[in-house]
Amino acid sequence: MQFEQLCVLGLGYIGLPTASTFATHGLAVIGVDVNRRVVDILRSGEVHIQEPGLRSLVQAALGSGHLSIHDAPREADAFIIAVPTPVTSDRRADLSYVVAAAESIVPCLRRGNLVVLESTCPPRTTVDIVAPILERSGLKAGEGFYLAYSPERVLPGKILQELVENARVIGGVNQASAAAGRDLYAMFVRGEILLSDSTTAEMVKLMENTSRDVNIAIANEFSRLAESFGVDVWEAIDIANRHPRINILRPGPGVGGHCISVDPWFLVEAAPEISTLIQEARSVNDGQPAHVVELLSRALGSLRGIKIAALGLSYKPNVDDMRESPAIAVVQKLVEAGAEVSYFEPYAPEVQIAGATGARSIKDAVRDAMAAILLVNHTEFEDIEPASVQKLMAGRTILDTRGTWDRSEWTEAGFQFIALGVGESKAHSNS
Ligand code: SAJ
Repeated sequence: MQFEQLCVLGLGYIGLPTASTFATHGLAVIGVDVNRRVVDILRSGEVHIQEPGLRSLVQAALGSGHLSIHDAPREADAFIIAVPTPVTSDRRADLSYVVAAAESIVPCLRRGNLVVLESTCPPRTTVDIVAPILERSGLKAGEGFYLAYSPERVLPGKILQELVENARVIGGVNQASAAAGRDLYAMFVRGEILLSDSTTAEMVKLMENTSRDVNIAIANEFSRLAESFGVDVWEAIDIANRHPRINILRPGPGVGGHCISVDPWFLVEAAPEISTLIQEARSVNDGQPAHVVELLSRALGSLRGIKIAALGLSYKPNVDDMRESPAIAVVQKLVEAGAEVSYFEPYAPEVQIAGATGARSIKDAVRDAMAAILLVNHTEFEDIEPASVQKLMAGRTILDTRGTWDRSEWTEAGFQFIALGVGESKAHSNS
């Protein structure tokens, strides 16, 4: 199948790089977002998302005349839906954006068009929800128009590279739909393109992120076990991972981001009685922020009125994304415990947390603090010199939740060094 015009609905973390990449590969791309602010920012040549290389890619796409930005879809050969699927407070997938996007395509849909859903969705969404909406056009899915599900699987921070290089699964509602999807993505994807049915492709995406969540949960559980046995979990993981078939992930203050902490719920929602392991893993990971606060209270006693410096708020290193961030959950719990928290997030200096104070630098955050806690291992936090903060802090307690800092450097500078995943006796024997 040949494509000349593509309409991409949703210009967020996935839609914008995807639309821009297609445009720089010669397709005429109609980029659509219902958020007026996003449309205005993009039309002015700026981007609303921080991602390495994205700004220049978007500018190249706009400059080439192949990408235009709109607030509603227009006729095209193919449509890609890349809108968010948030999780509701009762942990169900909120498909309202997907539904609205599919409904907005109906008046534009013509015989022979292709529609691809990229948003992460519960199994069977393409066939049970999206197909019936699009069929209101009078055309039948798989016959009058092609319909496929193809999940994005790119890693924030490496989106542009992974978009092109990762293997891509395209699940059609029938074989012809999968083949049409392959023809579209083959325009820029250099990784393997695997064809399947739409429900399998939906399940693949959910399995990937759920499997990572469960693997992080076991790492977090190991870290709690190590603390109670007087073991250094980081050392133990390092040794275990020398085994040819073992790859234990890293413990930490919890799992954040819009994907790994959310997607497992889409499987649980679909079949709660047969997803108990997945639910247990979620609860282990969601319990980490409280555990981090507990580690600090064990060292300091009551946190009421104690000044604590929190370093990092984003959900993982070197990104500005705060969604579902466990670091924020830790700060909120410290505030609830009565602590005076001063936080510093270099990637989003403006971010506000009720009851806590935003600092403009590491020095500003640690000034007069009794304790400092490393929540995100941003590159610029890795090389903090203990001596440089020692002069500014009022107390001498450090909590490393990421296995980043060197215990001996901190203890030599006179600090009490607590590390998530390191039991008491091991901490003393190493100091
Ligand atoms: N984390 C740990 N320990 C680890 C690895 C991660 O605690 O060993 C935490 C991170 O700190 C972070 C969270 O998990 O809070 C998620 O980070 P991540 O880097 O594992 O993943 P994401 O959410 O940035 O991106 C994931 C990726 N999925 C997989 O690796 C299976 C990406 O490929 C997906 O495209 C993305 O979700 C998505 O959009 O679904």
